[in-house]
Amino acid sequence: MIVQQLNQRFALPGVLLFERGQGNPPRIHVESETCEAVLYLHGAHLVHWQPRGHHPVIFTSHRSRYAEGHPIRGGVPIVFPWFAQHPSDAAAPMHGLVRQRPWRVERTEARDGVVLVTLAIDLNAQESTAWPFDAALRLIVELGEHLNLTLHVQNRSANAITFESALHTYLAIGDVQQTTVHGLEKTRYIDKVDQFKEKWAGREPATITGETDRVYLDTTAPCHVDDPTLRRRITVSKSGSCSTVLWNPWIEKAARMADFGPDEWKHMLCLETANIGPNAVTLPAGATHAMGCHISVAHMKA
Ligand code: TA6
Repeated sequence: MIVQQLNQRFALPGVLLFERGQGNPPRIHVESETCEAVLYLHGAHLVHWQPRGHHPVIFTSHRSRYAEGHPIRGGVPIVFPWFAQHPSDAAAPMHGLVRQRPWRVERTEARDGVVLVTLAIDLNAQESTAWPFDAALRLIVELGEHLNLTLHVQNRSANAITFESALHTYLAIGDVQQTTVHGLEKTRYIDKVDQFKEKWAGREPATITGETDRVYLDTTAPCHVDDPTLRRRITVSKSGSCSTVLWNPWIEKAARMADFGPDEWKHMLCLETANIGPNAVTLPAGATHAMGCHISVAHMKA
């Protein structure tokens, strides 16, 4: 559906408008009394959310691509039905089948200072040998002084399906070297930069002192990201998620990423709401699973 048709059906005058984004794919632009935001239909990819009175909370690389066949670098990639590499098909795209495809708009609504957008995509068994099942996905994005993202997965296959998923959130950070992450203490994690060894997180909050790529297992607690450079605390709460990913590429890996600026690693931290590996979801035929994350930001005292 082209931008003009999208605006005729779904625009909310003065609040939500469809426009041509970078590289030309259609995107939603929200300007309300509580926030501003940008959401691409390509991958149902939120790339910007800035509550009024705050610095942007979502990081997106200045070098990101916005074209078919390429994932957007930053924002909140939607990862489904596998996380990172496909377990057996090296040709299958990283992070699954839906972050590089166009989603359709199902609904837009504004009420009580919150703009709600529902995007949808269907997966059909015959479309992919990597994951030959029928499923319907809905992403509900609620944009206001807080941010809610909820991924609903409905199993439309005749049998149970098993999947991994993630809301792969890139948070905008003043200086990741000064950042502290509370909420993952005393949990188990897989350390992907140390031969995928399973480790035990200590009593201290997590800090970032090098390339960091950890899948924390059986974690459901809210996490607080303290960013003294921007003098703020970002809180990420979640539901329907048992894994939490903490990722920063640091200097060398960032330098190898064509869609990532050389110094951008300092200004981002991925804190991802997920179900991965032993926390993968098995969903009976016809059932629906919901995974949500709720992001809020508060000024820190100097
Ligand atoms: O979530 C962390 C991670 O799995 C890292 O290993 C890194 O690959 C990151 O995702 C980004 O993946 P992408 O495919 O977007 O480059």
